[in-house]
Amino acid sequence: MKLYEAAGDHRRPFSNRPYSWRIVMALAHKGLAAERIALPISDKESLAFSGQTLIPVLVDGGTILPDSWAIACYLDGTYPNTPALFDGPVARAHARFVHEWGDHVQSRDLVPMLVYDAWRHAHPRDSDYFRQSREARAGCTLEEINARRGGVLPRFRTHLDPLRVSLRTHSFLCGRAPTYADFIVFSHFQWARCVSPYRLLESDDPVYHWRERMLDLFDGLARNEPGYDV
Ligand SMILES: N[C@@H](CCC(=O)N[C@@H](CS)C(=O)NCC(=O)O)C(=O)O
Repeated sequence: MKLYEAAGDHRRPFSNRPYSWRIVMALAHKGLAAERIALPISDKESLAFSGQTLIPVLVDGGTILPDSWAIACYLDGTYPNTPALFDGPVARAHARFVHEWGDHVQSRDLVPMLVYDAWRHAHPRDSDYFRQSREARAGCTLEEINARRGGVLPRFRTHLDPLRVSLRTHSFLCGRAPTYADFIVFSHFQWARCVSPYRLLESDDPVYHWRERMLDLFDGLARNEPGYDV
């Protein structure tokens, strides 16, 4: 298998975007190996084979799959004798909710806090594209977005309350052991860790301790990516 991901700068080969990182964790969970291929996100020509423009893309023999959710479902369907990402259709539906929560709540707070730092860690070829596309989306400069991040942090932490309360009774979102819903939520934190020294969590927060447990999984797979340990 091959997994196409976004490239980072000279300090890190991959930018560890959330949608890619959850698939890296999913593959490790299932014990499946994939060659990780880093592409600048502005290099749309190299992704043309997939018929769309976004990472991640998984290639498994003749199957070409963009979209992290489709990839996760494909992996469970195609490799049923490996540890499951979804323990049945109910768990899959719940994980889909978590996927949407990640996009609509977690990511909405994280992007304004991290986008400037992410630009500083962009692949050199992506620098202009990243700035222009994100500034056009926000309607202001990356520096202006960054200057307001202190105002976003309290809201981000409050929005983590459902996670915080769940983690008081379970070690992982999925119970005693992590599965795909954990990988989804963690993938946003892993992107943050890889691009930004901004401290998102205090060390007395149950979410902080869960993040530590996630960093330790699979022999420290996530912790071994270059990042900021804050
Ligand atoms: N729904 C897609 C979203 C994928 C996505 O938005 N990827 C972003 C990076 S995390 C991307 O490729 N951006 C390229 C660009 O901005 O041109 C998924 O779950 O995989």
